[in-house]
Amino acid sequence: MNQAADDTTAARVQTLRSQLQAASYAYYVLDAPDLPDEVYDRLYRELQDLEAAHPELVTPDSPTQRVGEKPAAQFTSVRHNIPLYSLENAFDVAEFRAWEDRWRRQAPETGEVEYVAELKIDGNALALTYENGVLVRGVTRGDGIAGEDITPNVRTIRSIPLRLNTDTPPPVVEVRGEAFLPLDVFEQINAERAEQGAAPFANPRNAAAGTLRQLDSRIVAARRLDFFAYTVYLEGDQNPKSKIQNPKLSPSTQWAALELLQTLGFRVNPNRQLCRSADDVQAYYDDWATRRLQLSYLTDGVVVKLNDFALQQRLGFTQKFPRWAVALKYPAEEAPTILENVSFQVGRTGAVTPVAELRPVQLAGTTVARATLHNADRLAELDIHQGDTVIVRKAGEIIPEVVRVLGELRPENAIKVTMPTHCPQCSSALDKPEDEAVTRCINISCPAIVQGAIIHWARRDALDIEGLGEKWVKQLVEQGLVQSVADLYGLTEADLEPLDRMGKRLAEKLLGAIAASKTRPWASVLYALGIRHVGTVNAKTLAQHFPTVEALAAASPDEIETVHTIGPEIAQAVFQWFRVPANQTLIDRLRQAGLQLAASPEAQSQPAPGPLAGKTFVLTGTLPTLTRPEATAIIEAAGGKVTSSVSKTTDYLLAGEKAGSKLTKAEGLGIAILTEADLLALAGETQAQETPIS
Ligand code: 1X8
Repeated sequence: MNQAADDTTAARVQTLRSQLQAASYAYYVLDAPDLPDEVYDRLYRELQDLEAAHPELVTPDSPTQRVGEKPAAQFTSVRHNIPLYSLENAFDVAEFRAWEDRWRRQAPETGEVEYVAELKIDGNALALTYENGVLVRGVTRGDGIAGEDITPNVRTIRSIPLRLNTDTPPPVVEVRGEAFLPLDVFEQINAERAEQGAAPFANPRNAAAGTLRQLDSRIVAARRLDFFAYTVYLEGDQNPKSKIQNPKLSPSTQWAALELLQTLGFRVNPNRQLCRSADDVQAYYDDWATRRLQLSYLTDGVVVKLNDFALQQRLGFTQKFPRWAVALKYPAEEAPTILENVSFQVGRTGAVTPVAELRPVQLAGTTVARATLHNADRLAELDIHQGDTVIVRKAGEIIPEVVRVLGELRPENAIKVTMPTHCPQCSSALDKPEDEAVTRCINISCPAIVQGAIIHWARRDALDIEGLGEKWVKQLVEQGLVQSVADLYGLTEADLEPLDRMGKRLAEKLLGAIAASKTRPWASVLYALGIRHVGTVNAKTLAQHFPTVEALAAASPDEIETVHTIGPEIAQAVFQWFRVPANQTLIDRLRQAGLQLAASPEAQSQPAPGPLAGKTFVLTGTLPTLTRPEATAIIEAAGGKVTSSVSKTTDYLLAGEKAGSKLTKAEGLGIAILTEADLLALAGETQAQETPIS
């Protein structure tokens, strides 16, 4: 049914959008979530349902529009209104002082100045255009003059507002900043690529660039790009004659611009500092030289800008750079060492990775003794020999890698390192398809693969078999007791007891944990199977849409792809997995063993727990319409609990008029304060229809 939306529906859609937008802002920008996930999900689904029933209400700035769309054929090139300049580099503080001398010669009468020091994010610059407050375009830096229009991808970045947080937006606003991949996401992507046989991204910046240029924005949506804003142009800024209507919105310093960006709803890097001298800049640079290594994203320097826009304007630009800003870079975290040996690791998917065993060397604050050589292609490219002097690089938490070989220092008669032709674990011939970078052992009984698969199976977020660690798995596989995860369910005490250091008590415990894993839900089993691209999130999504393994196994790639957030690569991987006879046998054996290969009847039919399940409330003050017993009844009906005094375990304070000491105490503890309207929204109570007071 598709009835025209009435006013109430339109108003509800608006309310939902504001609530979801505020929650997203708190979560992604402020890093201070204020809505429980379940509540967010419920509001989101309500909005989705309303929009599905009333497509005319869908707007491009709706929170539902962040999930990506069908692939674009290509991106179009867009000329930037104002070029995106690159920055002049300074490689130490002396070079920074030389830069300072140079701009001062341009403006000799300038007295003391303020600089803004910001971290230089190692990402990809984007230019975002907002018209009447709504995001209409996102363009890559490109060559600085023209970039690519990647708007559908930009919409998927949660820390980029789809609508500016102001009631009086200037007609056109351009915001610039750096899109980047957090380090943990980068590592996850590379792990997935290794499984797929694709060459890993060299660093998070390349991974972010590759992600931003994905034609399929659904893939982008799954990758959790993030964004820090650092420049804002309001319409008229470049034209001295035009007047900006709202002077509050028009900053005259970089510091104020950053604050404005934050007000407008952008994530702005908090580690900025106002500096009054080159010494201040030096202190900031030195301070962040090591602190930056603890951040969850990569930085490669400090950007220093003159704070005063009037002075910036006077200095202007050279052919290539602004004269009023400089990038003060940190040295790359690289060091030379000696390659002592190369070992070859076999992973759970059979991928064989060459690993450099190094003479230990200090790097980015840690001792590095091993570094990845990635794959056969990389090995050939490096032309690496035993005993070579190599340059290793480590940035932040990234696995160290060998980036260069100093060929001129090679010992005489050194032996070249090549990929093995046979598996170092099971001696069967290795396989390397022409179009893949990865060399694989394809013997499904290879002990390394079996061990890897079992360790994955036992993971906490998979089948959660406590106590089934690497040392037991190794023995079980070596003794021939387990060749497939299905064999775990046939183990007996008599099998386990004889294992080295096992004993009766541990054996009983382990068998108990294995038996308990049979109650793990279908989504966890699906994840545990280790299908490429099917991590915990995709497994959950797929398990929801395909309530039985039979349904999923019978689905075509097209059918799988119709599931929200599941892209073509994932769909293909799932489809192919179920076509392999050994996998079909595995599923049959797991079914016989009694694992959950279907959503439990409760999960399918039981209503979800209330939106406030597990939440503790305290009430204070006089509420506008509800009495306390009424408010308590609403909270309890939604699964929440009401207690009398505020403590660390309180989740929400419901505050009305004349809220006294409880409010002060809750604020002190950082507890979320709700109004009656907030509570009704959280609890999913539609607000009583009131005649508007005019
Ligand atoms: C590039 C970058 C800038 C900032 C941070 N990270 C970058 N990669 C900043 O200003 N905070 S500015 C900039 C540029 O102008 N090319």
